[in-house]
Amino acid sequence: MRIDVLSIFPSYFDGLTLSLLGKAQSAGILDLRVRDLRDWTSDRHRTVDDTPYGGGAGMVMKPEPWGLALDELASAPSAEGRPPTIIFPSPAGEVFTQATARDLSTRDHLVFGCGRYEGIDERVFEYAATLGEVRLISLGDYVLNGGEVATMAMIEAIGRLIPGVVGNPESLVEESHEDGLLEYPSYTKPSVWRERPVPEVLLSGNHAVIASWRRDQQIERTRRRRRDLLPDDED
Ligand code: 6GU
Repeated sequence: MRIDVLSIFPSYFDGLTLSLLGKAQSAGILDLRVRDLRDWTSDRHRTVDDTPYGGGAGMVMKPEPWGLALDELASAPSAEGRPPTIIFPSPAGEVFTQATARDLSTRDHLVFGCGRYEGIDERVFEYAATLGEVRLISLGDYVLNGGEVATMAMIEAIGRLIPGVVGNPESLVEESHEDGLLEYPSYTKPSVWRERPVPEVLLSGNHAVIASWRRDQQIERTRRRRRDLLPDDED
């Protein structure tokens, strides 16, 4: 998969070369390119923002650098002939979930456009829609200063679902949210730590009983912490 990121703070993304996603890039599974939006400005101050038409607080990102950057990064179909998916992180977008991550992990080419200030000139979204599928996506109901941190979270969630990125695919199956429930509790040695024993059932060696106990734990935790995830008939 190819991922392009457009940002005025490209160094935010240095962390994505670490660990799992760094390995995926060295292995050629993930082609991640982070670009400075200011590279598509032509004035001496490399200006990316301006005052809003109609007045109001704050600044708006100018359309011209975005248009040129998208022309360069998002106008060609992938090797498989599919148009790119262009994602603008926005607190006004659809909420990102594991289902969104699964969907986006099947694409050939993602382009993330990180906005700052009060937002991006609305015509950029319309123009981007002529090049590919445009998605406005939010991490949740709170406000960040820009799209960078949200983009990093999304790239990590999407990247680890690309085949070959996580070494043991089995470990993807038993995680929180993969089956719509929170994960069961985990324990390792020692069997007693600071007077706290590991639940007896896990030492029994009875795999069917252990699987059933873990399922009960998942349902009970989800009921206590995230009742909203349970279907009506289970709460
Ligand atoms: Cl995607 N962007 C910003 N600026 N704030 C957010 C967000 C995104 N998701 C939650 N808050």
